[in-house]
Amino acid sequence: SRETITCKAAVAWEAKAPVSIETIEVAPPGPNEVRVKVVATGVCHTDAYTLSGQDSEGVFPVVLGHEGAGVVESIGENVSHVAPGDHVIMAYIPECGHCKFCKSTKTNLCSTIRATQGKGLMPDGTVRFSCKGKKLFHYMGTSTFAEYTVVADISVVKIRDDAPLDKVCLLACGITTGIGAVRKSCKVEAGSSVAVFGLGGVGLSVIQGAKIAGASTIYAVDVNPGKFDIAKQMGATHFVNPKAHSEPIQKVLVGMTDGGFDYTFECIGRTDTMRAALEACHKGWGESCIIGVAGAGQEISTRPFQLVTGRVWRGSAFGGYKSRSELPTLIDEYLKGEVKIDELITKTYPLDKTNDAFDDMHSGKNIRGVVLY
Ligand code: NAD
Ligand code: DAO
Ligand code: ZN
Repeated sequence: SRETITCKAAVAWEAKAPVSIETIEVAPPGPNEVRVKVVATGVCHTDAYTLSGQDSEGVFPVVLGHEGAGVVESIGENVSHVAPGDHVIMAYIPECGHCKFCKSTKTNLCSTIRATQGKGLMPDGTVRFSCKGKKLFHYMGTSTFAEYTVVADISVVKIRDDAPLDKVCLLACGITTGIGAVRKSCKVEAGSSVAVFGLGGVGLSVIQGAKIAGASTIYAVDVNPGKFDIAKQMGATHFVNPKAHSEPIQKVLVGMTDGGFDYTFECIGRTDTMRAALEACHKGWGESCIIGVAGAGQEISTRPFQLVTGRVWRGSAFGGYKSRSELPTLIDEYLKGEVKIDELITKTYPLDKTNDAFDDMHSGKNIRGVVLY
């Protein structure tokens, strides 16, 4: 419709404070925009990172949330690839299809709306949310912590109607990231040895990706041994707690594996474990992929001889998946039982318990919490 919608949202008025459940107004979608009734959204560390005030791009007040799925409520002018009633996932990396990134087969980093998205604005430089007479910023081009959101048309992925939205919302971030890093960014071959540092939603999805790829050994590394059971369920074969060793973890791992791994994945966001992951790679061919997002301004280091002698350092964003053209296949795989999502959902929450979902994530209780609207 062309009406403003009044609905509930979890509003972040300022950094370093809990979100606040408010009644907000959501304006109708402008040209090339889509208004979506959000059905479910995961709660991820990136939301908490922005809420903590450390995110240099963070702006307030804002509607956070970027792991959402829902149903198209209305469309603005010039929108052709979705219609009201379509089921969609909101993607923080859009796919315009014609920028130089979209045209390249080497990357998924569509940059058409990057500048405004990073400032918390719609592509035309304005916002669609307001609350108590104040404008609210958008977040990551998605803002899924609201019953209704407005996003750019290039940020909505049309998905099949029989995909359960309360599950596939998690393909908007962590699960796709982990599986894609294995398949698309590193192209892990059958028979490879793999180590995964950090067993949250991302690391566990690297494990399932590695298993699907036919890796022969999958080492799961975490300082919280409480994660080893689920890591085993996802396909890990060996379990290492760095706290149980006095030597640097890379030295321990290289010793356990006759020289290190074919592939390692950093899924924590710490520069010391990024170094350890690189140095746990096998001489001559080992490749390490940085997935974790380190704090603003931090830098990585290793001895350059590590690279001279054949180790490779790379990174992956959203698993290298091009959102609109490639996510639907992952949904097909989930519905065929080939990709696991349900196992990674620890708990669900109503909208007014969004802060509990943040608390349970911080305490390490949740692999993923999902808020249902
Ligand atoms: P999470 O907090 O759920 O998992 C992190 C795990 O690391 C925890 O199990 C924790 O116990 C473990 N850990 C912490 N310190 C450790 C250490 N020193 N050694 C070993 N293990 C340690 O996080 P998540 O949701 O799985 O996300 C992981 C990272 O990936 C975050 O930095 C997140 O921002 C990032 N991320 C990146 C992308 C991308 O596209 N590149 C997408 C999503 C998330
Ligand atoms: O194109 O410059 C760009 C930014 C792309 C965003 C990549 C984000 C990857 C990590 C996000 C953290 C998880 C939500
Ligand atoms: Zn593009």
